[in-house]
Amino acid sequence: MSRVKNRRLLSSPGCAITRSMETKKIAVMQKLLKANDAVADQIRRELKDKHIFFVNLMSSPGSGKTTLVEETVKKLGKRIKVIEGDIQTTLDAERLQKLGIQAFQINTGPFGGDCHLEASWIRTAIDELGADGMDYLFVENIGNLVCPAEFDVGAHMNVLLISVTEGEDKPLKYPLAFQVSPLCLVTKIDFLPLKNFSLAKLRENIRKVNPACAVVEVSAHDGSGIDSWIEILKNKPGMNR
Ligand SMILES: Nc1nc2c(ncn2[C@@H]2O[C@H](COP(=O)(O)OP(=O)(O)O)[C@@H](O)[C@H]2O)c(=O)[nH]1
Ligand SMILES: [Mg+2]
Repeated sequence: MSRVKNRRLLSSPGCAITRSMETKKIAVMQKLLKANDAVADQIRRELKDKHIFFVNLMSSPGSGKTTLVEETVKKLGKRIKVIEGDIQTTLDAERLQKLGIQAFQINTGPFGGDCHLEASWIRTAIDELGADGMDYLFVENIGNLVCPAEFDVGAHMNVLLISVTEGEDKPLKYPLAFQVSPLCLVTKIDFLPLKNFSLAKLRENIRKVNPACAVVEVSAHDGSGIDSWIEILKNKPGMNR
């Protein structure tokens, strides 16, 4: 939010003092992002050395992230640990713990309600979870298509989920989330055919903002596309770059 405000202030003419204050704020932000990236790189290297594939799931609230992780555990087995990000509640971590896996919940609400996760928090969560008995680590990032895209959490692969009920225009409105993700899962395809939704249009809009983004259609409810998703996970793309 504040970064959007910064951009607006910077572009308004005749406001030199505000402009210099905002320039300083941006410089601080760049320093924070640089520090975040250094921790993220360290996490990525460390997990690679331990042969643990780390996936960062991003989407709007309700697109099906937790449900997808549940289905993934059922198909891939229990050598999966999950870091859950939400403003409030431990509901998602509890859902996953019921499947017999370790899940660590991060709540940002008590600390100002940040709408993204940062690498240093992931570092702490990994230390708490421990690396034993883990082949895969998932982060379910905080639900929105804006802030999580700006912060590298150290994942080997970012995955963007978009459900068919969100509309085809979202890649054009929130391009960064799609640009930092080599894989986009179109979720809830069991809802097709929806009267006002075109899968072809959504694919075209994803291609416009990120031509390299692979698109896989899935449904956690009827199982469509889940085998393709599991196959991608087994290949661990991005881990050896
Ligand atoms: N029809 C349908 N509903 C789904 C699917 N995946 C998730 N849902 C439902 O969407 C809602 C939100 O899912 P959830 O996994 O909690 O979303 P999250 O907020 O992204 O973690 C729940 O009611 C799920 O049952 C799907 O593939 N098809
Ligand atoms: Mg969830």
